[in-house]
Amino acid sequence: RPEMLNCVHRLLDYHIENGNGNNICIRTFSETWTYQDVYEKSNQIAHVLVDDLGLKSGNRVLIRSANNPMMVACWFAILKAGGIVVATMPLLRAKELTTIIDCAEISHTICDSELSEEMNLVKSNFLKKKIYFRNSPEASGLEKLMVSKPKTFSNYHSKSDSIALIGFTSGTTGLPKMTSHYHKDILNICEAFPQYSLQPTQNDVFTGSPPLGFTFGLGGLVLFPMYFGASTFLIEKPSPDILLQAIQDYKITICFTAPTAWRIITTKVAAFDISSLRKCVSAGETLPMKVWQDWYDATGLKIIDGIGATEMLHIFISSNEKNMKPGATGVAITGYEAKIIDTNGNELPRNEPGRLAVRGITGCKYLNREDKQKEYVENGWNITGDIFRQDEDGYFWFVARGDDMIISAGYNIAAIEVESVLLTHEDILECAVVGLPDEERGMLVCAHIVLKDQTKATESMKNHIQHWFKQTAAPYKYPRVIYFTESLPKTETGKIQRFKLK
Ligand code: 3SK
Repeated sequence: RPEMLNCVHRLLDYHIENGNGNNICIRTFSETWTYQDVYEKSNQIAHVLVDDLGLKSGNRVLIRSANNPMMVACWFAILKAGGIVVATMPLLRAKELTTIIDCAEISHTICDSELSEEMNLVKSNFLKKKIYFRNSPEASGLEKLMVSKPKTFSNYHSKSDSIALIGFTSGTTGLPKMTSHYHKDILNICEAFPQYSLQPTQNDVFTGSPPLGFTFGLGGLVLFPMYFGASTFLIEKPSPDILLQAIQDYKITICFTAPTAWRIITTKVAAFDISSLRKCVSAGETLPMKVWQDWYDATGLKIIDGIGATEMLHIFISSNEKNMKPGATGVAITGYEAKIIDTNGNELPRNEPGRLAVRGITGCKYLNREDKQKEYVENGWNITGDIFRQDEDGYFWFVARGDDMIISAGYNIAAIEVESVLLTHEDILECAVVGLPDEERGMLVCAHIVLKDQTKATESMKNHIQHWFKQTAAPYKYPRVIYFTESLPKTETGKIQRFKLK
């Protein structure tokens, strides 16, 4: 890569320079934006950021939005203006947003008005400017400021190894960790998974369910389609029915979603014409063999499984038409190497389960967490925390999560984070949270709770805690299963023995 590189040039401006501005870039159920539209809007937003909101290069900007075209334009505008993007999951609550803002020292936020309620509750000394888009009643709403701005913008001259985005991962400790990725990393992933597994062309139409705040969604629904000059269909509130409707009505060719959704979609697919679909991608949690087989039997299409990590930016083990073993996650894709190691870092013989280690064109770069960086990267190899085995043909098979992450319906939920929210409830004395295997969601968040007053351990108390949790933290993290207990199993030193609860 050249020393100076702003990834927006290759992903967006390049298509204008090559005369493809009139090609469709983003569609939704109500809007169509060409590449020219995305280019002009992101240029105008970049002007607003610099001229009206005083953005300086290196400032960190939070985006809070559902998947929609304005979110994409804001994402590009921040990078055009030399800022760093911190895109968040739309369901986050004020407390979680405040933690992110303080931790990343965020100076500016751009928020979809429809998600303003929680944003308005955020109090942080770092935050200097907030701006809203879509039906903002204020005269300072983003669209109103954009109107008078030029439709061209001279992109900030970033270095290829300047930070472009920061992703948050709570990992095992519950303390948020900031993973950073450079401008060059963003282009690197566009030349890895899609090239290996999808071979996209300009004629492809991508869609899927993951939020753009999750790098799985960002890659699959924005970076990959735009790198190849294709188009993307964004869905604000995805469900299996809506995905199927979109595939049928908008002739989708490539779809990204989680195993839970593939399972449900399989049961409904007969009622839809999905003949346009050619590639189906699953990640976020391991794809059960039965889901793969049922989908294949129903459609003749082979789901491409993959494993990635926020630390690695996107998928690094996956498959393609020629290299696929149903049930296996796949092989290390072009640009990556992977191996299975023991606790001392020695490579294990084939078929022995051990720690998955990977290295390649992207890698973990935690900010301000040297301790965690040393744990994640051992001798240049990224240790993802997953237990896999590699078979005699080189395919990697998922065995278990090596940490206490609960993966439920594609969401990564740190048990310790759920515990720390529960412990703020006035009636809760102690608690321990574990993942419970579940047919539909992969895992369920299950809380074992000791109440201060045992006589309150009733069904209505369970309902009350669940309702309260959804008001306090992102609803997808709430404990779907609650057991009241008089005490928790502990070691002599007082550590909760979660394995006994599991
Ligand atoms: O497998 C995952 O969980 C993942 C995480 C980040 C980016 C991409 C993927 C697939």
